[in-house]
Amino acid sequence: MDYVRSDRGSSGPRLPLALKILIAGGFGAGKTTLVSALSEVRPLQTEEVLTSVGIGTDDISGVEAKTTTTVAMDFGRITINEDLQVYLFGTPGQDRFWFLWDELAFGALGAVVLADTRRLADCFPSIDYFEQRGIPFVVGVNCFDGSRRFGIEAVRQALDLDPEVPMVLCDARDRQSAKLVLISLVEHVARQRGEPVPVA
Ligand SMILES: Nc1nc2c(ncn2[C@@H]2O[C@H](COP(=O)(O)OP(=O)(O)OP(=O)(O)O)[C@@H](O)[C@H]2O)c(=O)[nH]1
Ligand SMILES: [Mg+2]
Repeated sequence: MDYVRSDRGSSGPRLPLALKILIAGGFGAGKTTLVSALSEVRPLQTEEVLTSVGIGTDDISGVEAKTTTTVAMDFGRITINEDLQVYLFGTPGQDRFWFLWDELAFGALGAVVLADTRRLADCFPSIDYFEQRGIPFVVGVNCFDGSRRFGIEAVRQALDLDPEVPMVLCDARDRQSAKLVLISLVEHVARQRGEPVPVA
């Protein structure tokens, strides 16, 4: 597995290994919400207010209640045990921040692509990005209240996903639900690498 940092060989204080996972997806799909639900520390957020200046650039149809947007990244942390931490990086959702993606994706173990069925096409660029770079990913279908529920197979077809890419229904606000999405990613990465699938 790729680790952000390891100093197991050094004689200094033992630092935990850190896995980096990206939380991606379209504008307003719930990335910041998911990082906040999972992080054990107060998440670093880079939210800015959506104003009328963005009309014509920011398409908020379907997410009219949204008042802020991520302009750089979200960051959160989960400690698995004293030797292992997971760093979560939420991507910005809007096209004008694409220039940040390569930096954010560097060294990532894999990614969660959050999909909002009200605006499914918004997650296509994220899926293309990870497919083109061979970065393993899973799709989390964020079940917003009031959004029409589609069968998981219908969403899979619409996304034209490879059959082995896991898809999980989730509620980005719920820690337990969000954890299951991360677990499916770790299992998927292990399967792809032919490593033993960790027991959840
Ligand atoms: N009902 C419901 N609301 C949600 C859910 N996930 C997120 N929200 C709300 O949807 C809004 C958008 O969520 P964000 O987490 O900011 O979305 P984002 O993907 O980070 O958005 P950008 O960074 O602007 O692309 C917020 O008001 C959340 O409270 C969900 O699962 N259910
Ligand atoms: Mg955000």
